[in-house]
Amino acid sequence: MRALVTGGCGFIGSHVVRSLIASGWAVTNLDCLTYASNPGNLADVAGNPRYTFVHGDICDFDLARNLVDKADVVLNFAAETHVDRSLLDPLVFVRTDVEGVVSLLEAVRHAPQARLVHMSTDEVFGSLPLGIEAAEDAPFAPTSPYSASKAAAELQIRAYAATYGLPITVLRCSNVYGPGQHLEKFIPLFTTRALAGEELPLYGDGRQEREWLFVEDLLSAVGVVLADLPVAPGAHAVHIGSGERLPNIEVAGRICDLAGASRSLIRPVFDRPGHDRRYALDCANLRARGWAPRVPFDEGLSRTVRWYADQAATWSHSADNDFAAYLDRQYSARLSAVEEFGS
Ligand code: NAD
Ligand code: TDX
Repeated sequence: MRALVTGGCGFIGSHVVRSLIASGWAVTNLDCLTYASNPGNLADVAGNPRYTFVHGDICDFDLARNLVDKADVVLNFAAETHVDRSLLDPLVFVRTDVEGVVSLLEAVRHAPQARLVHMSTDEVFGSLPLGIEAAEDAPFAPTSPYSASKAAAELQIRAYAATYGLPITVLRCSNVYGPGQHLEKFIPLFTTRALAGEELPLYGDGRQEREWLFVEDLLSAVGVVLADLPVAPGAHAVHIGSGERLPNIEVAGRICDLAGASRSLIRPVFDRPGHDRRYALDCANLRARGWAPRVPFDEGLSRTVRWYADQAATWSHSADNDFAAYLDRQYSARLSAVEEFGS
């Protein structure tokens, strides 16, 4: 089987590429190598005869069409993914996360053999009250430019599925973590800063809840989905979450403990505007297909912190000028403010 994986040099995409290659697939990875990519993530498969890398943009329709024509399955992981950056620079999110998806939809429309599997997020539902889990048919209520773009892409997918009779799979995933995630995200940022003895900028009161899924459990879910792709026209949503929902302040504390750092490094700072309090996915349908997460959060977090500790030579924050500038823009004022934001 031939897969076109987009965004394969990013965090999740690189794990998916490696896993597909290991399962015997031929994989073409289309990635335009934004700041979030790390081609080094795939150093171990780069020489594999079943692996091809194409440096290009999913918004380039001619390129997308050419590659989709040669694929049995198209897995779209290419995206702008960081909520904080979507608050600073929303336009690029609309371009990649909406226009890029329409470009792939157009390509798939002209390639009847190719099945599209698109990666979406639990964030399309916005913040959920305690006790509520979002089922696959729950209404969208996105609150950030990132989540609004992901929801908009899903609406385009629904429209294409209905208009052109395409069977499309939409994966909606909770927060994924594990080795190889960009340092800007919560767990890598707090881990690397804790290892370096730096303050950990916890937004607001730190009581926001996220549902943490270890990346290996996402891979097994993708395997279940690929083994039984739908044939009926429609947008078929699949929820993938661990059920392990924790407040950020608790996760920050556990990271400190695993990194051998003092919890006093945790520093409540000015909140993320529009910050969603709680996400929770109802994953009963995927579980009914035989899938279950296998890596408990404590084990996954411990493995992740160890991985970043082992990689310390490669992630010096100040060595990457663009990332240093981003950290300065995002955190300097927050960390130098004298007010107490936690309570
Ligand atoms: P990431 O930011 O680590 O990687 C994104 C990759 O896409 C990068 O390699 C980047 O170069 C590439 N890319 C960006 N724009 C592109 C374009 N226009 N054309 C081609 N390539 C492009 O992302 P991730 O965390 O691995 O997330 C992958 C997908 O999963 C995204 O759709 C994201 O919305 C979704 N998702 C992520 C999480 C999570 O916790 N990481 C949770 C739910 C859903
Ligand atoms: O410095 C920080 N301080 C902090 O308190 C950062 C970076 C984050 N946080 C909080 C915000 C969130 O409540 O930690 C939580 C997790 O933050 P992120 O890692 O930025 O993830 P989130 O906003 O939940 O979005 C992630 O999960 C869903 C991914 O980035 C998305 O791509 C995915 O769709």
